[in-house]
Amino acid sequence: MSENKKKAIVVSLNDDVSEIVQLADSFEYEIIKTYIQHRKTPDVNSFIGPGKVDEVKDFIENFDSGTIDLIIINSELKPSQWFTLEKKLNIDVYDRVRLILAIFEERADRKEAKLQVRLAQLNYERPFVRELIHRARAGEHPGFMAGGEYQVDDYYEVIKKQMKKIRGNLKKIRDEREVRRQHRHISGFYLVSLAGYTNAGKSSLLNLLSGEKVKVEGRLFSTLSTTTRRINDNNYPILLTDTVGFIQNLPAWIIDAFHSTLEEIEAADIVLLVVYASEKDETIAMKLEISLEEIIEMGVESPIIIVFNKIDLISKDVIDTKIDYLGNIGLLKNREIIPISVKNKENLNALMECIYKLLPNIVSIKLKLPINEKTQSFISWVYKKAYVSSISYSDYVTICIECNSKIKGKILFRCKDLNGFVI
Ligand SMILES: Nc1nc2c(ncn2[C@@H]2O[C@H](COP(=O)(O)OP(=O)(O)OP(=O)(O)O)[C@@H](O)[C@H]2O)c(=O)[nH]1
Ligand SMILES: [Mg+2]
Repeated sequence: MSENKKKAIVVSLNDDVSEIVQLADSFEYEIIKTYIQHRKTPDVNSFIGPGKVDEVKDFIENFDSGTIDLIIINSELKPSQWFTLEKKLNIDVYDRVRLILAIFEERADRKEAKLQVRLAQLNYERPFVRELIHRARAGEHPGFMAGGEYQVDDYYEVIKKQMKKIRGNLKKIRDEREVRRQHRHISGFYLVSLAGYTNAGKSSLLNLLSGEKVKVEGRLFSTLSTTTRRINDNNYPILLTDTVGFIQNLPAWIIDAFHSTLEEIEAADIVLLVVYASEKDETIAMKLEISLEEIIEMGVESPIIIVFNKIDLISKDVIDTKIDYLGNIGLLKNREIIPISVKNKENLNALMECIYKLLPNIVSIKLKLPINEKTQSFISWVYKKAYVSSISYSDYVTICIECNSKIKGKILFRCKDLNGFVI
């Protein structure tokens, strides 16, 4: 048991506590004990039955290796249940959503992510504040969230005003991003977005393909902001965007709060759905299904490539069996699935080939241009904006270009300006 880590108890109504334990770990808490109470529905007053509450209280009071700092409930609490539990146990109680928001708060690094997290937190707190107003009127004097005296009526109004202000600020940031995105699109860039569960390896893949250094961690929710970088390979100009990882059972309002990072998925020409390949078949299937649902719900019509990452952790036979399993249960449809390992840089060419194959609106142009300085600078520009499939020099330069149809007009205009012609 580590001396410095804060300590928590997990309380769950189902046996599968692996995710909540991972979340607690990502929040730097050590789980001292897990209580599982099998019951069909949560107790209306205290989530777990009163006898179990006493048992937990007893454990906290008699714990002699430091103090227990937090109770984590592996589910969503109603405000009244939260209130009863905190009052009876006299300790902070977080449900799953509050824990996730606390992790988000800790990780939010940029202005937009901070605003998004704050918006989600205020949204989360609202019904709890309503409960406190109710309790205060009934003559009880609860502390609010972090404790202390309060004026809940006023606070409720403050929350509403703050939320409005944050929404306004977020809209401004989003509008600016939309302008930038449009600009990239009309400059001939293709947009490819990374999507998938937290910890699947999205940021690692972005780093590898672009030479970037986005934070990569074994903990959940390392990425809360989008990062867009160009893929480094002298081929079609592709901008790759990292996004926030999915997790199941998130209330819709949290997903909405992070809408802007997901907008990058909506706008993408291709979505790379990254999957953690070495997990159990059922876990992979569940995560893949949820991710596909989320993406399709956003209205994405672009192709989705399933990137089966971390294959270094399993054998070739196991990879094949897993892919067959996903196909047999109908999750792949006609989608491409490419096994890769970011760690060992394995099979990345196959992934890139698959991306190139699926890029939309590609046109080929063959030009003949006089050799001079202006043509040289045009050629350098073309290399940045398109894929040059061949180039040869004689009395003229002959260049074959494959590009997004959006910049064909611009290329032809510059060709004419150079006294060149299309062949
Ligand atoms: N063994 C192995 N580990 C990998 C591979 N790719 C990524 N990882 C590890 O997986 C962990 C998560 O990687 P990230 O790139 O941060 O995952 P992410 O999808 O961006 O996660 P979030 O930002 O939380 O959504 C890190 O510890 C990586 O080093 C791989 O191909 N093989
Ligand atoms: Mg990441």
